[in-house]
Amino acid sequence: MTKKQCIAMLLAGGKGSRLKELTRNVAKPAVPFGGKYRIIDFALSNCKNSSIDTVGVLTQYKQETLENYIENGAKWGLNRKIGGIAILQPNQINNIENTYEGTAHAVYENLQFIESQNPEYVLILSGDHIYKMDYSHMVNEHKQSGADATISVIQVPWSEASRFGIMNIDPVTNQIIEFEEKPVYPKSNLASMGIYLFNWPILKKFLEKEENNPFSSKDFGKDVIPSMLQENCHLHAYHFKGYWKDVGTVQSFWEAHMDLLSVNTNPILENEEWIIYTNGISHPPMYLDGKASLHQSIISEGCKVYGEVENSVLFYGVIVGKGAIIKDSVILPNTKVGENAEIYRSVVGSGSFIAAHAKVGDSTPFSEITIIGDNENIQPLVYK
Ligand code: ADQ
Ligand code: ADP
Repeated sequence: MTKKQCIAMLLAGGKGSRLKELTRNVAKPAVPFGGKYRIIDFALSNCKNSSIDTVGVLTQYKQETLENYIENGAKWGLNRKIGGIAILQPNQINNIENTYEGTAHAVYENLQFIESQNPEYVLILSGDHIYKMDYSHMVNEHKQSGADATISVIQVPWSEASRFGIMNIDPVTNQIIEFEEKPVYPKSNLASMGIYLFNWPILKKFLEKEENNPFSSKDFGKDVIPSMLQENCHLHAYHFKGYWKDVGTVQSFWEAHMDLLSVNTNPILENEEWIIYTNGISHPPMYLDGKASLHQSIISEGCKVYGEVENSVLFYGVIVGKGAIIKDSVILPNTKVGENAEIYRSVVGSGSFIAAHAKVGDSTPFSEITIIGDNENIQPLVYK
């Protein structure tokens, strides 16, 4: 059988409970992002743009929302006879509860799929990251280093280091010396991006090892990487230079949208050199009323704005009534905001209705972001 250089396995099955109401109806990777995209568009488009033509999408939670969205992968150029996109669901026969145990187990369950592709390298990706990355650079560096596996890394603010896999590396060779998954007291701020490139025989060996260990949680960050280090495998750190954000929490999802509005941020939505593909329907052009006022905002197709929008992202089909104020907020598709309603520092789910005069969110700087779930109906508070 012909050997494939590299295939990707995209982990898209997490429940996304930290995105709260936003994942009540859809899988986390299917959550809308950036006015017209969905989170998974970034990883799928990166594959297409990096010439990775075989992608296994590992689903679990609300898998039908991903299946309906991805269809045959044509929108991302992945509807190919050889390779293409394969949506992989937990195997009901081997796994009574029909759920994967951990990320490594999810990949283990699809050993047959990987073997059928006969790859040299397997790239493991997450379905909850916003970034543009040419994976072929990582593959080249991996080959040059002669490593067993390469992890893509980036420096994160110290205050956030506890929510990532954190490592220490040899500054000259970039070999990983120490790795701790989500340490309470991080020793460095060099974080794993959860993007791993493995030599396939090594990955297979370690997946089988975790599978045979009854105490393992069968997770890449918690089990596979520490176990490889313990066995003196050569793990290489690939430094990613560019914008990257894990949008798995409400705060980071909101921040990533605010980043889109900042001139200093890497232009993640600039499309010229690295197109982000999506699967969406066409909408009429947006309409701005004569009394509308807009500052530093992204307004998408199909929006009608009669009120005031500042430092916010409006997804397609949002209607903002007369006298309404939207500030520092992210308004997901097809939401209607009534006259004189006010929304501050909030993420408002798709298809919601914010009634006239209702007030959502806390305008105090640094206050917690308010979240309204999909299809909610928010009425003004009635004081008696
Ligand atoms: P987390 O993001 O917390 O940390 P995890 O919860 O394992 O890792 O999720 C990784 C991805 O896998 C997510 O896209 C999730 O939706 C998906 N997923 C989770 N369980 C799954 C399952 N059973 N089947 C299929 N998909 C599943 C990881 C690493 C850290 C690293 C961060 C970077 O463990 O070391 O720093 O990613 O974001
Ligand atoms: P979050 O951490 O916000 O809940 P993730 O997507 O990162 O979101 O998933 C976290 C954990 O939840 C993972 O370890 C995953 O295995 C588990 N999980 C995902 N889907 C389900 C599910 N349907 N049932 C039970 N646990 C799940």
